Amino acid sequence: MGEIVLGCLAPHPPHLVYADNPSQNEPVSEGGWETLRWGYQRLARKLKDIEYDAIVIFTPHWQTYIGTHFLGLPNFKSKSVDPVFPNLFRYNYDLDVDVELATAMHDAAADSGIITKMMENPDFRVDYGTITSCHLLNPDWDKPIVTISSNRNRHYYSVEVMNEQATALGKACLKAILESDKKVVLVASHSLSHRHFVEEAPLPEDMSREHIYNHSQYVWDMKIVELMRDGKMQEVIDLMPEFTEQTMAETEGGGLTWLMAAMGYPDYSAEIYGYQSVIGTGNVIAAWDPDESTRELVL
Ligand code: 2X7
Ligand code: FE2
Repeated sequence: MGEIVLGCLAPHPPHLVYADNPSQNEPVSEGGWETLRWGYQRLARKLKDIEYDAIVIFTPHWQTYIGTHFLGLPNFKSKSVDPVFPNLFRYNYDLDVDVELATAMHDAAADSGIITKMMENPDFRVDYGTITSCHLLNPDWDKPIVTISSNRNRHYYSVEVMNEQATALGKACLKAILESDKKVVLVASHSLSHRHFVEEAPLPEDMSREHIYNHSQYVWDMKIVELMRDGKMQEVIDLMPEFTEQTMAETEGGGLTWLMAAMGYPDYSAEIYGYQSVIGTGNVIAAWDPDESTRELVL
């Protein structure tokens, strides 16, 4: 029987990859955003000590308007460019997909009434949300991934509808995992509050220019982090419509709702690895470890 061995909230500002200067990314930086990057390094070290078969990632930057899509070929290789920050992120990727697990999730979601599709176009370009979170969690890229798209039902309908749809998807993915024999790491790739500055500093990594967009965004983010620490994830999901609307949060894509539904709304403390703003947005790195013997108080 398969299992979820860790759940992560892993924000994907491309700035973090830019700041790290990996060989795959073309632009070169002088660093920046260390609070988040060092937090990611700590979580990546934890992941190295966990036995798992695949990373399943839900990304808001693969936006689909009809149904939910899953990467469906064993390998994708190309250059991923952030359309808003091409100056920061032009990343040459070569990644492997666990097609068996992706298909099982696709089928379980379809059986539960969700419109689904496997992405089998070999020229499809993988989005920067997937690449950034996966790179920072596992820079060796030595595990296959499954990427799940974000259906934009928030835009067609409301945050409430998004919450219901993402919950159904999370439950379907859990069923597929349990019926597999795989140990899986689930990743919701997104920021929390998401108002951002519309002008970039002349030197993007100039940390004297970085701060949260406004105080109310910060207060909301801290409320969510506090509930995570207190193990009140059902309350976070219940607050989702208000939080998402008031802070323009990137939770709108459904990632955290999906993750929590799959993990059964943990009532234990999340591990917090860092909180920092990136071009004004609020970003927390958090993990939920179902194994009490390895669960840690990180920060
Ligand atoms: O996609 C993003 C993001 N979520 C946050 C900050 C900056 C850029 O891109
Ligand atoms: Fe984003």
